[in-house]
Amino acid sequence: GKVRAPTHIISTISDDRGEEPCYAGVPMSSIVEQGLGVGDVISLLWFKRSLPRYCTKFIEICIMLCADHGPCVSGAHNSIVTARAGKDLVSSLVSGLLTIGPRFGGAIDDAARYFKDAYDGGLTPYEFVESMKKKGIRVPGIGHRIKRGDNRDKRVELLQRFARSNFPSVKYMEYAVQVETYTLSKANNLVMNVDGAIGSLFLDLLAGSGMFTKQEVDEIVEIGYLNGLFVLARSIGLIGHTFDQKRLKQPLYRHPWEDVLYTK
Ligand code: Q5B
Repeated sequence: GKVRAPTHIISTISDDRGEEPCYAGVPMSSIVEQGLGVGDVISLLWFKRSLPRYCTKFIEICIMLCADHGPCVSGAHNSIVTARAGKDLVSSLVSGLLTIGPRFGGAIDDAARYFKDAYDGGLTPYEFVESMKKKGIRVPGIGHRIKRGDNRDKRVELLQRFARSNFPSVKYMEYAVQVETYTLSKANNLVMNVDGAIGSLFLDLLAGSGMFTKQEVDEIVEIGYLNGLFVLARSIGLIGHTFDQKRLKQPLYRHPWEDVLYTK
């Protein structure tokens, strides 16, 4: 019989061998002719399936809302400093991306994991928050440097409004809202942030769309796909900040002495 040399790579998401590239079996021409968007492309390349329009629209809203949040946040600051040091686009971009993590923008997966475990495990918001406190873990998706109970994050409101009118179920989001109500009763800075909104709502998308089995939902949450949304979105802003600094011909950045506490 035929003997096939073992391959070094297995790939299941795209194929470039034919007349045109295919994403999860869907030819590029069909993507363009059907007028599909970046949410559909993400569905095909990340989730290996076409998702309903409300899901792809939600993904696109996440990308748009997280594209930038001004020059002062960790990622933009790093990209700006790097661009001003005369480095190239890719270096400036990755220097900003490397700040994304558990405190900044990269709390979406953990928010989804903890909200899912708590809701599925039947914990009340009080039991959940207090159990996290006992373990010394900050609730991912809760808390913000500048947003407050009386100055909510508009992005969270926009995501919630879209989901309430388009998702079949928003049970995880409503649970996260109850968690926020409890954390806000403890301190005014403990609002639901954009990571918490996306994490809880993506659980609703996965569980309520009928497009994923329970095992697939568990695998997506365990592997951690969702920080990818922030990474992808914020790359748009970080590239913008890099171009901005270069356009403005900004000199090498040096932090002022007056803003450093020199102490022994
Ligand atoms: N406390 C975000 O902290 C921040 C608590 C908490 C229980 C919590 C903090 C946090 C979880 C991670 C998370 C995503 C570090 C944030 C984002 C994108 C962004 C960014 C932008 C954009 C802020 C004061 C007191 C302390 C703390 C307690 C704080 N958070 N307790 N659970 N989650 N959240 N990250 O202001 O008793 O005084 O010791 O880690 O979800 O990154 O725009 O900036 O688009 O770019 O530094 O929106 O909340 O507050 O550290 O001074 O804490 O609150 O234990 O209590 P802060 P701290 P105590 S969205």
